[in-house]
Amino acid sequence: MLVARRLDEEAIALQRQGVLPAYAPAKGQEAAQVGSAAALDLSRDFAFPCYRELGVAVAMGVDLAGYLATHLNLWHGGLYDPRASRLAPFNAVVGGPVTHAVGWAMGAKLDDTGGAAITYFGDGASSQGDVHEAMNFAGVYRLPVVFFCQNNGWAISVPTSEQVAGGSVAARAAGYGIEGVRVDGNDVAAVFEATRAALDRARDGGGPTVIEAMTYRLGPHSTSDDPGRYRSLDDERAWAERDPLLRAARQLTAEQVAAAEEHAATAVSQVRADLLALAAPPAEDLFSFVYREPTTALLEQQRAWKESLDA
Ligand SMILES: Cc1ncc(C[n+]2csc(CCOP(=O)(O)OP(=O)(O)O)c2C)c(N)n1
Ligand SMILES: [Mg+2]
Repeated sequence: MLVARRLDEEAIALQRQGVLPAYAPAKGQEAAQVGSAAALDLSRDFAFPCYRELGVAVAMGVDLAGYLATHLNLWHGGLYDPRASRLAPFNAVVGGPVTHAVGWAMGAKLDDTGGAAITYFGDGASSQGDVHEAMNFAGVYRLPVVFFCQNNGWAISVPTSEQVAGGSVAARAAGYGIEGVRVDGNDVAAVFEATRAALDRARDGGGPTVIEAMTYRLGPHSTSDDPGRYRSLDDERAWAERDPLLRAARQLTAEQVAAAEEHAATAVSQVRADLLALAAPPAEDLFSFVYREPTTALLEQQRAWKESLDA
């Protein structure tokens, strides 16, 4: 969690220094992200993130410079191996990874792999049609998938109260015939236990679960957002007191916290050095892997791009 927090701070600094074009801070959501990802069995499960899941990448042991390469705009989905890492590329389409996870879970069920998918999405994403279709499909086929909603209070400037009728994302699960649980998303042990139970149930044929982790986005939506325009400092301060890192630290000795800080500082400076050393892949790659057989329109774009370069 501390590596995630310190690297998150570093990413914001890199954005301010003009290295990263943009970044979506995860500050405050480390317990939800690390606790849930730590419950995965990386030999058979697979995770489908959105754009704010740095803590998931950290907990899954993904190459972090490669992961942050997405923010560097070097490559569509980072410069790490999603298949080997069991973490799908960063997805900025709100609700997008949810359908992908359900498709993967259908495949896992048909192939009887014994693995489960977990997908991350926000309170705002829970209003997307795609998410409801995905949940219904997963409920009907009893697929091995965990729908992990981080309810961080906000969808950019829209509060959850204006987004979720009835006040709960977890309650919606009942309509799809699947389990729905709410968990204190700032309590890393509680998140871990709830996710482990849901993953076990999914792998044992018990079907999907919606987990709604109640948390708070302590920072801005992104490095180009100013939350002071739509929420109060009092609200932010109240949640800062419930910072998941402070809570986790209370379970540890001062020496353990100091050792964790030291480990995080070393990890972060290594990631920073690795990130700055990354070379851009050949620009031609922009057109590769889009389709198995390039379409006429894509070939035309490629031709126009080459022509403009030559000019
Ligand atoms: C399909 C789609 N619609 C709109 C957007 C613009 N957008 C980016 S993030 C966001 C809010 C999402 O809020 P939430 O799901 O709660 O996730 P959070 O950002 O709080 O982690 C919106 C509307 C988008 N990226 N994709
Ligand atoms: Mg949100």
